Amino acid sequence: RNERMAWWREAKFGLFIHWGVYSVPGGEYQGKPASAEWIMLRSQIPVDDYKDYAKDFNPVDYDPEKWVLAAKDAGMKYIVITAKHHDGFALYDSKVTDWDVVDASEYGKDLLRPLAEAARKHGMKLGFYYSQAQDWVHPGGAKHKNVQWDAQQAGSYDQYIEQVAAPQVKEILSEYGDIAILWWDTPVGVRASHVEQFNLGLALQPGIITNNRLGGGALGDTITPEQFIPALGIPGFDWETCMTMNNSWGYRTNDDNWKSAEELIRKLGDIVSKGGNFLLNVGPTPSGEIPATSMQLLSQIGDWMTVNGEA
Ligand code: FUL
Repeated sequence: RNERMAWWREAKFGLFIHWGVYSVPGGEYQGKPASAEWIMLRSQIPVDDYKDYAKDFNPVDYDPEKWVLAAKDAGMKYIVITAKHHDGFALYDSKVTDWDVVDASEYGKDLLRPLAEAARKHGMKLGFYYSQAQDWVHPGGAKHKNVQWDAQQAGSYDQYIEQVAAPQVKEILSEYGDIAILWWDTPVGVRASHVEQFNLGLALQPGIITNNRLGGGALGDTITPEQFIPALGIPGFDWETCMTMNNSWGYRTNDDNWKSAEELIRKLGDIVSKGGNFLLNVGPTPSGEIPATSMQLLSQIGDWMTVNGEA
């Protein structure tokens, strides 16, 4: 384990990327402010209406090399991107569903492959976030507090795990070369029998590092404080604070509550001095760009790193 964790402990700083169909509504539903990546559930958007957004998901300005270099210049050593978030939409060509960027969007091309290539080219480690339990589109996928708002969502959770989630984990861990991290999230309903199925996928990447959000008794390698820094760190454990630059994980046009570069740098110093890692998030636009403010913050952090000899 120590050997597996060595690079991660050295790395200290990573880029989190929340990207998907929710970037299209961008935090607005029926003319009113709404959630970012949780918009489908919070606004109870019917499945077919939500699927319509995918038709406008057309990231023609996507330039993953630019993202990798922005992360690298900021002193980051790894990237974790949402291969699939709670809306069930896969950013790659999944063979087990049509609810993915290749089959359901105007764009029609795999988004993970060029990112994996750019990351490899620049020595950046790549990890995938994967929402294993919550899935608001595929029948049987879990929902927060079990609220179902569309009859199409009904189905067997066991079948969803067996036919969608576990196979997709195998896909993302076999099709994109070395994957450094599997970042699980919201373990609603996950039991030991499901963990066994996910473990078959994880076995495809012997060096992989996992977080503590798989559920079903699986511990994972890292503890994941969300949007806060534990006052005393978490002695004896590997931990990683994940945090947004404004108040949203996904792209949201009406969220201008940006932290300053000074604030982010202070947080990084605080985290690192307490033995943790910092996973700092950006939410790209539907056209495929990291928002200008986020790019600027990354570059300001990079300037500080240069002066302080870290990058
Ligand atoms: C949470 C998720 O529900 C959020 O949407 C986000 O992905 C965050 C990092 O984890 O639990």
